[in-house]
Amino acid sequence: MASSSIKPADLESFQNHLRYSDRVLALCGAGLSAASGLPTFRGAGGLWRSYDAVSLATPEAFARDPGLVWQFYSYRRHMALQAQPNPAHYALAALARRKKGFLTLSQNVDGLSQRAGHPASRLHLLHGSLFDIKCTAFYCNYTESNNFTDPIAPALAIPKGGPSPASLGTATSGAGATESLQHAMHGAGSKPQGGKELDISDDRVEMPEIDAKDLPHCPRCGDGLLRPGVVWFGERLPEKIINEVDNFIEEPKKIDLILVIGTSAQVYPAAGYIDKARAKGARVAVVNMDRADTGRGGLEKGDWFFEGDAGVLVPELLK
Ligand code: BV8
Repeated sequence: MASSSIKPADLESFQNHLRYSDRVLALCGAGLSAASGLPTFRGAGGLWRSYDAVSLATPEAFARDPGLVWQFYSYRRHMALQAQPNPAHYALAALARRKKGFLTLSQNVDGLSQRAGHPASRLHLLHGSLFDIKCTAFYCNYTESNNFTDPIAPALAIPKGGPSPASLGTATSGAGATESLQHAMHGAGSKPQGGKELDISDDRVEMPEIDAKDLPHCPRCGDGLLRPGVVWFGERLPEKIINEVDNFIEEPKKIDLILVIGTSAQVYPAAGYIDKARAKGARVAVVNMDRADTGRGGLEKGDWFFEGDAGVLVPELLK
C-alpha cells in the first residue's frame, strides 16, 4: 500500500487525541468502499446507465418500474458480492473491537464492514443493506437477510456477452475495469458476443424488460413483491437504529471525536450527526479524496482534514 500523505505532526496530534478518547463516532460513506472498487454516488459512480442513482433510490421509482429498480439493486448486490473489504474496513472493525465507546454509523449498504468483521453491536447501518429483502404487502412483515443468492431471481441474471475487462488491457477489478469496459464498449461499439457478463451499467447494453411476475415475490404471503431492504429517499431511517444512535449521543458524557470518512455529507439525517457530535464537544477528523468535501458545515479550529484514499489513510490513522 503506498505510504500516505499525512503530515507527521497531524498524525501524531490525531493519534494522541484518539488514544485518550473514550467516546468516538465514525460516519462513513461511499468513499470508504471506493478502494474496494465500488463506485460512489457522485461523479461517474453516481450514474447507473443513464439514470441518476438517487432517482432510482425512491419508493416512487420502485412503484413505477420495479423491474428497472430491481436490476439496479441486483447489479449493486452483484458488484458488492464480487468486492472485498479494504484495509479501512478492517481498521474500523479493529477499532470497534478495542474501544468500547466507539460506534460506526455507516451510510453504505454494501455489506463490506460486516464482512471485515466489524462487531455488529457497534455498527449501525443507517440506510439498510443490499442484502436485506422485505415484502411490500402492507399486511405482511416478511424480511430476510440474503447475502448468498445472486441474482436474487433468475430474471435478474446479468446478461452475458462483450469483452472481459482483462482482454481490454485494464485493471481487472473495481471501478477501473467497469469504466474501461464501458469505454471500450462505447468506443469499440462492440456487440455482445457471449462469454463474460455484460456491464449492465452501460446504457448501450440492451436492458431486459422484466415482467413483475418474474421479480422476487414473498415466500410467506405468496403475493407481495419483495424489495431491497435499503432506506430510500423519502423513507424514515430505521427507528431502532436512530434511537440507539441518539441514546449514545445524548448520554451526559461528551463525545471526544467524530471521524467523517468518504462522505459528501449531503444526505440527512445522517449528515446531521456531525453537528450533533460537535455540539457534544467532539473534534472532527475528515478523510476525503476531495478537499472541497470537508463535511457538514466545513472545518473548525482543532479539526483535522486528511486528504487521500480512505483505504490508505484510515489504517494509518487508526494504528
Ligand atoms: C428522511 C440507500 C424523513 C439506498 C441512501 C433534512 C432533514 C431530513 C431529511 C432531509 C433533509 N433534507 C433533505 C432531506 C431528504 C433526504 C436527503 O437527505 N436528500 C438529500 C439528497 C439532500 N433524506 C431522506 O430522504 C432520508 N429520509 O429524511 O426521512 C421522513 C420523515 C417522516 C416521514 C418520512 C420520511 C433518507 C435518506 C437515505 C437515502 N438512501 N442509500 C441506496 O444506497 O440505493 S442515501 C445514499 O446516498 C447513500 O447511502 C449515501 O448516504 C448517499 C451518498 O452519499 P455518500 O456516501 O457520501 O456518497 P457520495 O458519492 O455522495 O460521496 C462520496 C464521498 O467520498 C465524496 O466526498 C468523495 O470525495 C469521497 N471519496 C471518493 N473516493 C474516496 C473518497 N474519500 C476517501 N477515499 C476515497 N477513495
